[in-house]
Amino acid sequence: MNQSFAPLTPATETCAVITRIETVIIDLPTIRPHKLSVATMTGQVLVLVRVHCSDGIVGIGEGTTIGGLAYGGESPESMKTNIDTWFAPAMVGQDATRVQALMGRIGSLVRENRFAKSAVETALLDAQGKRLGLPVSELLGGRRRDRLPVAWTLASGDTSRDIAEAEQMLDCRRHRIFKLKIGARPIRDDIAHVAAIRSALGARGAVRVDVNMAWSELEAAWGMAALADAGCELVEQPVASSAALARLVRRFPVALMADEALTGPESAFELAQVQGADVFAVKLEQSGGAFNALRVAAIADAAGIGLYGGTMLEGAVGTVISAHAFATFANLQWGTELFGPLLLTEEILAEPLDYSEFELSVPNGPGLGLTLDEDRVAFFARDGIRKTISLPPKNLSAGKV
Ligand code: MUC
Ligand code: MG
Repeated sequence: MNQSFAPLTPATETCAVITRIETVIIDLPTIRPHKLSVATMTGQVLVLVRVHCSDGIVGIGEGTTIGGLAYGGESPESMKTNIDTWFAPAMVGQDATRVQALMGRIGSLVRENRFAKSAVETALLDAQGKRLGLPVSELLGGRRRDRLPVAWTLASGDTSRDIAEAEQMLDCRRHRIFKLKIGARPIRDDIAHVAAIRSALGARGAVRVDVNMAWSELEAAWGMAALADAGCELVEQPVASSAALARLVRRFPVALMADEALTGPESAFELAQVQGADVFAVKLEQSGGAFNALRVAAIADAAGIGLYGGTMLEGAVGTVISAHAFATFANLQWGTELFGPLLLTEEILAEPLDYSEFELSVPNGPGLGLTLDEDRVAFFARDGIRKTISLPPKNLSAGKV
């Protein structure tokens, strides 16, 4: 019998069995439009997952995407439906203390759905950390650092506004690494935009770009040379294919980072085999959860590829599970971009995260170390109070809806 696919039976000796899975969609506005080559975001949609256990512990997880379905095959709505319909029956009644074994069971029953798996795994890890009185970073192998450098993305779509925003971030000592979203405009305009920001910031801030796969290989060759001249230190995923990344890497004096090409350990291994990038942007959701993200990092380390802690613009819960994982990485040469909660106008934690002195503190409490502000979660829930009180009445007589 293949033990790895054997269904887990509820453990009689433990008193922590999963009793219920709850999911809720939260809609939160962004502080300004966030313009990527694939979408312009004016809000973020979070799926919060609660795993209720028989010992009274509730673990919290989160799933997000970027621009709905603009970035990949999962949407917040598909995550909610799939967790409610397919994950929950496979989880209820199972031992909540065997996180990796349970994720293996889910993996044998559910193909793909990496983002939804990450959300569920986060909730299981939060619950187990709370149960053992340990931060999740300790369950992931042990924390090596308590604070993480955090980059900020300039993506207003306007050069002067981006410069003003960068100045503000430098003044309040929150960020000094800036990632510019490019690829939506003609390439020469993008280069001029990057060069203007680079020269306005001088030595006070680092400038990197993310093209989100918008360029052809020829455009990328031209663009990377021009970006290197403009003083940009890193170019993220200029083209879609891994083969094209491998042809571009180390031809120009600027680091090349893979993002969308990394969809978990297998793609990381394939890219590492051809030394197809200088840096991996490790994202928990894209990897299929924290354990897979650690596997991606191990592959990068073994191949001599640098590491960067990426984001899917998660809210606080998704940001903090990423922080716990990145805190355990042996190498984190390029820092992180765990700024997601700062892009949102609304706080849904009882105690906000500590962003100070260009870094984020990894919470210390058991599990994720977070407490949700339940009133605010209820208010921003898609079918919650906010919707009920903000909808204007239907004007049926005028034929308007
Ligand atoms: C991406 O493609 O890296 C990360 C920062 C940001 O602004 O967008 C994300 C997604
Ligand atoms: Mg990216």
